[in-house]
This record gives sequence, structure tokens and C-alpha cells, in this order.
Amino acid sequence: MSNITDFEHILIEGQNIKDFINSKATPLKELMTYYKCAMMEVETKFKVLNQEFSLEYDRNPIETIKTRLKSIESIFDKLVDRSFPLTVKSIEENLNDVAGVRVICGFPSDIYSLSEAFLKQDDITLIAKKDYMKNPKPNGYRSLHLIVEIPIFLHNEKKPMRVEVQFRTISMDWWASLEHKIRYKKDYVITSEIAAELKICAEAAAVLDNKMEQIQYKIQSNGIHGK
Ligand code: 0O2
Repeated sequence: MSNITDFEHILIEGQNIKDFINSKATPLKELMTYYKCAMMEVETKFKVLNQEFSLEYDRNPIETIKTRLKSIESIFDKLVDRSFPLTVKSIEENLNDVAGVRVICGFPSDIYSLSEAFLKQDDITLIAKKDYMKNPKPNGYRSLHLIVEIPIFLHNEKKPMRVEVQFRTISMDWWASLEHKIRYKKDYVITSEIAAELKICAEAAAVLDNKMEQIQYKIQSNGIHGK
């Protein structure tokens, strides 16, 4: 069954979403393909960096790379929420997170090394940076977010596309995934008590990240001086 059928009850400015999607189908499909290509380009860059780092340091800084393309439903919800025009052009102009790449690292310092190496590449343009590691959100959320532009090469043009890159350690990712699940739990409102407990967990995860990093430094320096 097509998912579009599920959307039939949603009206956007008096227009049925199915008609809307049909009338914009080709340009929208093209744009989504371009985002997918940009996402693949970014993912490949991190795979390459991971390989290169492993040659130099004898370990892989990246644990996992996750990619996601925002669903059409979420794209429309976001445009409606923020009162942006419901056009394909508006998606490109107003949304930065249609293509998302999440890079999960072992240690906090890996995040800074990788993001610096990535941003040094001459085809990457930094649009925005939010460092929620240095300045965690009030709820305890930690991560490093970059919005970048990367060119994709089509048969007759070079097209810059925006991609959101989120860097997290395993523990930052574990906390954010569970917090996200709790926050969006149906019919559940987070009380201030639960919010405070979640924050304590985020802070405990940050302490563990730092402890693990110190252990890693010790092992590294023993490796250099020990043999
Ligand atoms: P999804 O499904 O992960 O994409 P923006 O929405 O980018 O225009 P904003 O809100 O300032 O503006 O962006 P920010 O702070 O960079 O956060 C964007 C994304 O970071 C979110 O996307 C989440 O993925 C993640 N994030 C930010 N804050 C939190 C948080 O407190 N908890 C968790 N679990 N994740 C967070 P979306 O669109 O919410 O969701």
C-alpha cells in the first residue's frame, strides 16, 4: 500500500497532499535524489577519513555512520510549522536538514579532529556550526552540529547541496536516542522531575566520556614510551 494514502486526510492550504505531491512529483523527486547524492558524498568523505586515521593512529575514530533523508511528511510539517512557502524551491532555501549524516565516534577529541579534517576539504563550505559539546543544551543534549554545503556533479551542472552533520560519541548518541524516544512517547508529557533525571544522566555520560578519554591518552602514551 502506498504511504500517500495515509496522508489523504491532511490538507495543506486547501489542497489534498496527494494532489500536491503529484503536481510537484518530478521536481521533488529530483531534489530528494540530489540530497541523497550529497549525503552519500559526505558519508564517503568520513569513510575515507576513518581509513586514513586508522593508518596513522592504529585505531578507527568512527564507530558508526548513520544517514537519513527527511521524510516528505516531516519536510512538509517543518515548512508548515515555520510558515515557509510549500514549494520545492522553499525546501532548498529554508531547510538545512533534509539530508542528515550522523557520525558516532569513540572519544570527544575524535569529534574535533574529524570535524576539522572534514571542514579543511576545499569542496566543503561551512554554513553554520553549533557546538553543544562545549555548550550543552539546557536539557543536557550534547553533540557537534555542522551545516555544510557540498557540490554534487550532475551530467550538465555542479550543484551545491546542504547537509546536516551531527557528531556524537557513543554515549551522547545513546542518551539522545533514548531521550528522543521518551520525548515523543505518545500521550506522555515530560515532567520537570523526569527532565531533571534525564539531565543527570546526560551529565553522567559526559563524565564517563572524559574518563574513557583519559584512559585512552594513558594507553597511547604508554604505547609510545613503553616499547
Ligand atoms: P530529527 O528527526 O533527528 O531530524 P533546525 O531544526 O535545524 O532548523 P534547531 O532546532 O536549532 O533548528 O536545530 P539543532 O539545535 O541544530 O537541532 C537539530 C537536530 O539535532 C534535531 O533534529 C535532533 O536530531 C538533534 N537534537 C537537537 N536537540 C536535541 C535534544 O534535545 N534531544 C535530542 N534527542 N536530539 C536533539 P530534529 O528535527 O528534532 O529531529
